[in-house]
Amino acid sequence: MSGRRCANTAALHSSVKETAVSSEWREQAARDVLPVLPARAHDLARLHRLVSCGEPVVTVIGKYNHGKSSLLNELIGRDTFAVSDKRETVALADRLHEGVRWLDAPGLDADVGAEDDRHALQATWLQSDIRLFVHAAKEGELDARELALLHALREDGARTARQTLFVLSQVDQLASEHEREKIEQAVSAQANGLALNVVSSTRHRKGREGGKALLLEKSGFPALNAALRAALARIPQARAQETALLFGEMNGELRELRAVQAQTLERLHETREREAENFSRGLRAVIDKVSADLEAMLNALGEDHAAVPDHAKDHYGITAGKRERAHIQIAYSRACIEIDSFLAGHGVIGLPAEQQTAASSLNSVMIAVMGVSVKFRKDLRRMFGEAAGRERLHRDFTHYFERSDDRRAQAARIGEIEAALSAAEKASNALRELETRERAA
Ligand SMILES: Nc1nc2c(ncn2[C@@H]2O[C@H](COP(=O)(O)OP(=O)(O)O)[C@@H](O)[C@H]2O)c(=O)[nH]1
Ligand SMILES: [Mg+2]
Repeated sequence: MSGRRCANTAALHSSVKETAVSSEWREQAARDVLPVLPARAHDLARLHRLVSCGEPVVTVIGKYNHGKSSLLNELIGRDTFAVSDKRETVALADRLHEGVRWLDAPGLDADVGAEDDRHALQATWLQSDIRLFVHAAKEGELDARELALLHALREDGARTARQTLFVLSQVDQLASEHEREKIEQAVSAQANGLALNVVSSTRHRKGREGGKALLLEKSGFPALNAALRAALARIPQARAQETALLFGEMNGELRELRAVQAQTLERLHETREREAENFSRGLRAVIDKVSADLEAMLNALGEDHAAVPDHAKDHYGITAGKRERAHIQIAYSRACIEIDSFLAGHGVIGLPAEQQTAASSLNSVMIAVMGVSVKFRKDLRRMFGEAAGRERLHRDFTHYFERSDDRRAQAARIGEIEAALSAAEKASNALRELETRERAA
């Protein structure tokens, strides 16, 4: 894990730019991965920070007026960040000092507008390698919001190896040694094993300006600086661990996603094929049955009287020709009803939209395939008696089956999943490419 060149440059970054993975690959990964794993937007953004090998980032986090800006100024030894009793830091303030990027985030408070919180959270979660969690001693115990934040920071630390240092600030404001001990004890219990760095920025300032070694020592800054240096030295290792973790998690998620998609796709294809087979087999059976029924009926009819003309005097009477035509009509209707009910059972109901006409009574698959008028035995024989006729019926009905709403919806669903699968594959490739390049960097 420590084979990464950018990670090995440790706290003092001299050749950051040359060792970072080029932005082209990072952008490619963002383009391909983000649409597939939208919930990983933050992790991906963080990963981009990691593979771009920027300077180590230290940020303060805590409620406003707890001395965060003063603390940073003392750590840097310069009045870089605005100190005030009023809410001062509204945006992220950022300063590069001795190879480390120091971030002053706005205070986190229950009454603070969303914008401030967003800046603070961005600094904390997206940019920082080390978080200085600042709490003013005079405030006593941590409130619920601070506790929740500290808890979240430590959970994140366990996951990503990012470090949090606890700073108990402004201790000079406590009335007595006794009070300090009491508060330290209470806060220590809340910090649950996290070491307290007890400091006073005011003392440090005075000691620095007056050259007073004792005051400097009592300010707590020498110890805090030592802890900070140790934490900075651990950054390369922490970054490597976090990088591997994020790649691992995202790769795993994509792998799972692709497996599920591939499985769904296979199931859909199977269903689609099975349904087509069932339709084809059923249709053939229904056509064969109807054909056999018609054949039997036609054979039982005897002489064909269809050619016998009707005269005016036959207008109200039954003639052989009329009887013949009635037989053919009824036989044909029966055949149609049987086929139609089979088709309806397979979702083949109306004509596809692009084939519909203004006369809605004609928008039926039966009419499209069979035609409107069947008058003679030869019509029925051509359609049902001859193999070629039956083949045509099978082919034409199958054509409408494939264009039915259900069938099309199924095809569309398959198309969607295929697209999703290929997007997931693309995302995997982009991530793999980024990881390969990151390892090589
Ligand atoms: N007595 C004392 N006051 C401090 C200390 N640190 C900061 N302050 C004061 O507390 C107020 C808020 O400090 P600031 O650094 O702006 O806090 P922030 O809002 O957390 O950034 C200012 O008036 C500072 O002068 C300290 O260590 N001791
Ligand atoms: Mg501030």
